[in-house]
Amino acid sequence: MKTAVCPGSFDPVTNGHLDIIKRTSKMVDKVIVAVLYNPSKNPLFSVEERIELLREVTKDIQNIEIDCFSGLLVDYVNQKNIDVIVKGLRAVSDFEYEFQMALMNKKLNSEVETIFMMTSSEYSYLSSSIIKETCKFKGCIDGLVPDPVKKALLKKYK
Ligand code: COD
Repeated sequence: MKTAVCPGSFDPVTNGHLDIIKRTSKMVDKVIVAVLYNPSKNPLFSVEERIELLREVTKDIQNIEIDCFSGLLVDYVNQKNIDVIVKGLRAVSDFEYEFQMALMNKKLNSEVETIFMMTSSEYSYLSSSIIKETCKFKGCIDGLVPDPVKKALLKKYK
């Protein structure tokens, strides 16, 4: 049984994230979406809110678990017997950061593999930050995030 993890901040989940999660779920037996709990950051959504939104928007995926972790990703990977870390790549700027992180994770745990999935072209410019900024200034985010996320964002920026 192969288990993959899609780790991230998901503050909040966008259609770009969802695309990577759905495609991963088709390649492995089980996919765990793991939300980083990082008390030093100041997220818009609490970990509980992010988990709830992820649960809602992935409810049609059968082989999925939504969870959270703190500390090192490789420790979480060991603890949950995860075979592979799946990351999304949007641009060259992502590559540099993700390459560094994949090598560090490999150094910390030589068993773990990271695979990179190319973004779908329609979501290549999407990030949680760009969505939050657009929504904050009343820009249109239709088609860029799932409906429950749009609702939650509009409530935050009311
Ligand atoms: N299309 C495709 N992929 C996308 C898109 C999109 N539009 N948007 C985001 N993604 C991908 C990102 O590239 C990333 O792979 C993933 O989705 C999550 O993205 P974010 O922005 O929600 O989350 P990040 O990048 O802030 O998450 C970083 C981690 C939490 C994975 C990382 O910081 C981590 O593992 N932290 C734990 C500490 C650790 O172990 N550090 C490494 C060793 S020092």
